[in-house]
Amino acid sequence: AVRPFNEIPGQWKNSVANLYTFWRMDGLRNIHRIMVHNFNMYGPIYREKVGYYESVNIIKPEDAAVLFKAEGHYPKRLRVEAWTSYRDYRNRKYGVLLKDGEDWKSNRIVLNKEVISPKVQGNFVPLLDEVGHDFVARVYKKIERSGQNEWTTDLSHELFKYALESVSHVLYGERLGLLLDYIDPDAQHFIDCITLMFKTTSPMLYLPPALLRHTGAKIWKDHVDAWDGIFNQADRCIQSIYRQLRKNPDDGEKYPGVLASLLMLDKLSIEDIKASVTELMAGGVDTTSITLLWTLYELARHPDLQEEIRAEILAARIASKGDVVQMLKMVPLLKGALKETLRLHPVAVSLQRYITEDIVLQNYHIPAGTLVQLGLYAMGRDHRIFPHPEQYRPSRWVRSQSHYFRSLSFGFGPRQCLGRRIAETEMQLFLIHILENFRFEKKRQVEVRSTFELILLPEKPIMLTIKPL
Ligand code: HEM
Ligand code: 2DC
Repeated sequence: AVRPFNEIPGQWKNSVANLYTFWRMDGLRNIHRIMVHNFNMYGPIYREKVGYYESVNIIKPEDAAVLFKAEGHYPKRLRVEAWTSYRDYRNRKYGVLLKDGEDWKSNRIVLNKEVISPKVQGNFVPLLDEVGHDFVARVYKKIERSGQNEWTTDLSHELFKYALESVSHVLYGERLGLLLDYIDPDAQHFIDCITLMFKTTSPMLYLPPALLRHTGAKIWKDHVDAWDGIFNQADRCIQSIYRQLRKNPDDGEKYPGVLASLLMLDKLSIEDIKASVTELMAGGVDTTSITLLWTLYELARHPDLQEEIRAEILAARIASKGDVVQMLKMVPLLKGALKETLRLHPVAVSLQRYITEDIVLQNYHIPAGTLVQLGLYAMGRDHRIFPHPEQYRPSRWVRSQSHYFRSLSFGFGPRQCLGRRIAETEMQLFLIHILENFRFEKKRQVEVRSTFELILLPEKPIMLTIKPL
């Protein structure tokens, strides 16, 4: 017989005890490890209440399948109150990230066509390929300047610039010039604001932003400053394209970028376009750059694998005869490496949905309306789901085992990551260019763990040594 909701294990009945455990484990920065701990303690399903939200947590692919079948036509994830509060406070529209219901659906359908349909993929490739080239040139310069024929560095700042340059080229059809010697202070400020925005969001998952706002808390002020910086910079970029387009209407000769395409399509209001383009610009920096950093870290620790992937790339380069779109279809191991990076170092600790109908998970009855979270980080490190989970093995995505509800780093279904195609193409092209030119090494083999700052980040700088081939 199916067991009742109230019998699901977990500390949900005692939120004080739970808060205590949370505090003792320095929960804020450790959510991912607390989730692993909870699955070990309670098994594959548990209920919890932290701060003001309650959820049921699951880890198994079979359960993920049941969850996503019950997500309904307007899939809804956990609402990040800090983000909606800011928009309410400043009277700004929600973009696709924060909208729900019919409003979300109608915007998302228009955006899908311009941002993730296979039709536009080909438009992005030359834009992103160009940025990849420039990054390589910049690294050669840095190596030359070091005077040692190698460069040992924490690449994160360079990667942030690469990611912002890439997403901007796709969104605006124009280069910002972030890979030049002189760095525009506005662009650097934008990058810093995104990091600060994420960092100040996580405490507000547990303390209602409305309360912080009315008590004049520093965290809320910093959060507002961060979003102000993000919106100001995005507004400047958007305005400039908008004005250009009015002066010289597009001649249809070359692909003008996502923003101009949306403006010409004229299916969304300017305010809706601005809101979503700002989210795309802000969502396109830390996510891909950190994933690339983790990938280089793993490849530096696995030199033979690095060589194998390089060989695959060189072969694909020759076989594709200069057709980059074609080339991207010939690098399965490289794509496996990116999936493997996101398995061990996901950007999002969990995926969440409010279910729209009653379901049964692990033989417990779950009523419609419940918030169900799939622990992505915990799932990626569970030996029952991924044999030898501690090993970085891209080939597991190429051959063997079933991938049924195991490849979920970008989420699932109609509410999955809108930036997914941009992110994948950008990351694949980066690795292609960089591995064709350089070898990556790690001087000291130390394990780097993740820390939670809304997205998962390396807890300390990752130092890599880069050498020309
Ligand atoms: C949503 C992951 C890069 C923009 C999401 C979600 C995940 C995710 C897990 C939630 C999906 C769900 O609930 O099913 C990632 C990862 C990235 C990445 C792993 C890179 C490694 C990007 C980039 C952009 C972006 C580059 C922008 C260009 C968005 C937006 C949403 C979203 C706008 C909200 C979509 C909606 O609610 O309809 N992402 N993301 N992401 N992401 Fe990404
Ligand atoms: C954080 O408990 C942990 O892609 C919370 O590009 C649940 C939660 C809800 C929404 C998730 C968030 C987590 C992590 C960051 C995500 C976000 C949805 C979109 C966002 C996964 C798992 C992200 C990084 C977007 C951000 C775009 C924004 C900057 C405009």
